[in-house]
Amino acid sequence: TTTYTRDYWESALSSLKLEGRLFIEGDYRPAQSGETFTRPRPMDGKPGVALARGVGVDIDAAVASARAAFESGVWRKKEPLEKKKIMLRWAELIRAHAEELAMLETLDVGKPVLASLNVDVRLCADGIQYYGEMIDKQYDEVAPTGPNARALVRKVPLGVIGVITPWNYPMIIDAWKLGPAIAAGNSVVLKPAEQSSLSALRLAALAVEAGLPAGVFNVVTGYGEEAGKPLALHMDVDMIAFTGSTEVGKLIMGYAAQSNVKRVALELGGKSPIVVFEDADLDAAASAAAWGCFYNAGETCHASTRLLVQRSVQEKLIAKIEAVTASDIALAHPFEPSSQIGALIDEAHMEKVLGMIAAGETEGAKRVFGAERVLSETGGFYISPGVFIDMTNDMSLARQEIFGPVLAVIPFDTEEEALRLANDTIYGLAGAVFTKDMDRAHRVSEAIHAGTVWINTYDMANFSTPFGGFKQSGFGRDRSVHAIDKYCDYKTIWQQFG
Ligand code: TXE
Repeated sequence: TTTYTRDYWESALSSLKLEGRLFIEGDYRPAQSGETFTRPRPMDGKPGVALARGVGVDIDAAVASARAAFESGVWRKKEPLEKKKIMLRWAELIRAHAEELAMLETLDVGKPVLASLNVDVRLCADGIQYYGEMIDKQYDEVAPTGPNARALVRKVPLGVIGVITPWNYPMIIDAWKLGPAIAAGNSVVLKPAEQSSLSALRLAALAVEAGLPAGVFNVVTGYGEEAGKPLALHMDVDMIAFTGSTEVGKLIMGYAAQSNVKRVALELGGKSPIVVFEDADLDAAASAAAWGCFYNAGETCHASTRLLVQRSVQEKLIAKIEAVTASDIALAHPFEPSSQIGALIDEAHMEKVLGMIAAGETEGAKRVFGAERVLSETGGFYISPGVFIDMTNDMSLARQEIFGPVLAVIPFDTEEEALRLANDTIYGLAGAVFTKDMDRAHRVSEAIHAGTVWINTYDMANFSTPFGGFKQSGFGRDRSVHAIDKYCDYKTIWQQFG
């Protein structure tokens, strides 16, 4: 077994071949304009790889390639067993290149490379495998008709799917969308976030190596306005699957309406509550609250950013959260084996988070610990995990998605008040309740209006459970067997006899 020291990753990095061109029709190519852009690496601020600056004409080329592959039937009409084998081979290739992919993810995102390796890359491979395995287990339906007719209800792929992804978990979110979209027989044009394109470009090459026909999976790198918008406005794209901010999610709906009424699935922001009653196991609750909020430097859409705690145990719980954060959640350079959380995505985002913290303090929130810029000498963009008290649910730190390691603590007295606070948000992505009273756990978990609610834990999941939001957290579910449905539509074929 390999010992993953910092030196190990530094030396692996020096021999890594980095590819920043578009991936269209089964191969890399520059943007038609020849233009590129670079972004500073989150971990040390050094310039990143030159990436092709894709724009409308490049999106047109990628969509044309995806459309041609779809119409030819080269993928869609392949034997299900053959399709499955290709996707399983793709998953194996991802595993075989796990270290390389983990490094790409860490270079882009600044998260600990061991988290990239053990969580992001692993879940990406698992996701591709999960949907690959479904391919030869899908049945169509026969509708009840009279004896002189037979009506087939076929589940058919939509055609060309535009996938627009964010930068916080690029590989995992890619798998959540590419897996079901491609397994259903569609072609895809992926526009990764401008901050995090490297793993997507490598995934595409591995897909082709696994046998996925050219054109089925294309990647166009570039900025949201320049490449994402033309993709979402494209007249020959049948659906956009988007994860990102609620603000851009609303734009995507508008683009769909302005163009060809393409379908839309949106996984947007959150401000998820974790409700802790006084009878709860406070050690478990403290660990869940800290990890739930601080993991991935707080750049998680379903992060447990609002801690609603019964007043009698507030002080005790906060002390435990501080202890757990200090002992278990080391903030360090992403190549350090001890690192549990790394850098924020870029300087602008770090400044935005620091600005939100300052605004919160002006409103009267009191800092218990952390929430400061640290490791600035590295040139990277790090903020330490922090907790705020003396808060009400209408203060900005409790309402806005911060996307940084900032936990807002709000006390309550009764279950009714806890529920009112939990649901007093525009979001509805996730939530949790901690209590030993199972009647209460049942009541509260049913009443929290969110796509996922955990009882006495946080962030547990696997591929069998749907993930996504209510309210302004969006609609459409990633993960699980149900995710395939949104990349398909029903088609009736009615045959009359005699
Ligand atoms: O997201 P954007 P940003 C939240 C989080 C974060 C904030 C801003 O609060 O601080 O959003 O992050 C593409 N047409 N989340 O600015 O802009 C963009 O290129 C088409 C929550 O990075 O929504 C990228 O590929 N596409 C979230 C993707 O949209 C456009 C994860 C997401 O970027 C576009 C990320 C346009 N006009 C941020 N503008 C979550 N749900 O996990 C941008 N894009």
